[in-house]
Amino acid sequence: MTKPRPPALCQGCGHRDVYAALNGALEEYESPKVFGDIGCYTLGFLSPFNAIDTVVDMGASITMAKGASDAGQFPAVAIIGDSTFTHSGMTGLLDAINENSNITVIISDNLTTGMTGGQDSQGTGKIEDICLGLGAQPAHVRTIDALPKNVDEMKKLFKEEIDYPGLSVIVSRRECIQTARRHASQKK
Ligand SMILES: Cc1ncc(C[n+]2csc(CCOP(=O)(O)OP(=O)(O)O)c2C)c(N)n1
Ligand code: SF4
Repeated sequence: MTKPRPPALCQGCGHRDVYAALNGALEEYESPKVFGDIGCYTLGFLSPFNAIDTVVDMGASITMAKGASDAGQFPAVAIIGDSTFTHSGMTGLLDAINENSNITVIISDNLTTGMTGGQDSQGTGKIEDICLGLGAQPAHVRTIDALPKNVDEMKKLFKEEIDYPGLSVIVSRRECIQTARRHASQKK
């Protein structure tokens, strides 16, 4: 019989690199809080990352980060996937943009809806434009490829935007490896 083990992000998943960088970036702050959301990246709550403080429901990462920031929490970081962002993250982001809340929103964009089997994601190719359209400042909508070789650069980017006293969005992007495999085999 195989030994039961807790669920984990796939090896090679870009969410892993995001959490490695985020944990590194947050080391220097006394009491950081990371507000999570619903998707494969929720597994960042578990070992080895232990990177998330809250998980409630779809879209709650941004609204909770905003509320915590309003109450004095710093740093307040929201982590959300591309599909959940377009399901119910956009409304919270608009509120945070309108008030220039001091939060950092990471959209971990794997170009699919990984957790439910790899359906198309409504925001693919539009995430940054959506954020800009909602009114985010162009200088604080940043994009990076979520690759192991970029972990140090991601860490630097996270720190820069956490230290910016206002609303920032970081889009970390890499296709889900399960979806990428399926796409590759469909091409054959
Ligand atoms: C209200 C509601 N609708 C649908 C779901 C099913 N669901 C679970 S995770 C998820 C989206 C995950 O996609 P994304 O945020 O892009 O993260 P990924 O799994 O791709 O990392 C959905 C629709 C849900 N949990 N709650
Ligand atoms: S299915 Fe995709 S998004 Fe989910 S853990 Fe695996 S590689 Fe990551």
